Amino acid sequence: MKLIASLTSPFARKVRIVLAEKHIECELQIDVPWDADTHVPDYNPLGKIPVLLMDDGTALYDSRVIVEYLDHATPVRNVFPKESRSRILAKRWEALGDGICDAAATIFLEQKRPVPQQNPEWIARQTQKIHRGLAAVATDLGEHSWCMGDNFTLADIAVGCALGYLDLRFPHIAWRENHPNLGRLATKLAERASFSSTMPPV
Ligand SMILES: N[C@@H](CCC(=O)N[C@@H](CS)C(=O)NCC(=O)O)C(=O)O
Repeated sequence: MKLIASLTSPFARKVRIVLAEKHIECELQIDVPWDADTHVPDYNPLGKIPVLLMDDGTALYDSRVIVEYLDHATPVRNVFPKESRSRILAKRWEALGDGICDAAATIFLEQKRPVPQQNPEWIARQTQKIHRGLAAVATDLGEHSWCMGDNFTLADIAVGCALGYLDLRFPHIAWRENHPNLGRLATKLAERASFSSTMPPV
């Protein structure tokens, strides 16, 4: 298997963390979809990473499909809860984490445009999604050890990747100060080898 990814993509990081947690060997092929010489569209018509190339040549995308596939691929350290309602709730946490990343990536791209071409209302709308998303995550986490209670799951991986991406792109967003319980979660996640070994390069 081969994972096509960049080192800064939070969606690709989510997959890399699941691979590490489940001790699944997978070659990493770095490809930045914004580069002129990217091959990503050869594997994913949407031109987005991550893409998982399976041994039979099938290309899997997007990250949510890939992590579900990987969780089924081996029974080692499952990151999805077994029970169906809990599974759906884990996927809801994932949607929230990924949604924060979508909004953050949208702002990052908008702010790369020349200032006169940027749309402040659009940036403000995306910024609200980030702040509302963080508030929802913090409320639901409360004083629990992990997002879904006592067990580390995909929910923690998705939320951890979103927090890491905010640190990378928008270090001025003071989510640790505004939501101390998210800071505690991030500190605990950083102690895991899967998280420390996939930290995005600054
Ligand atoms: N929902 C997708 C999002 C993937 C995504 O947006 N990836 C970004 C990199 S962080 C990308 O490849 N963007 C290239 C583009 O939009 O053309 C997933 O979960 O895999």
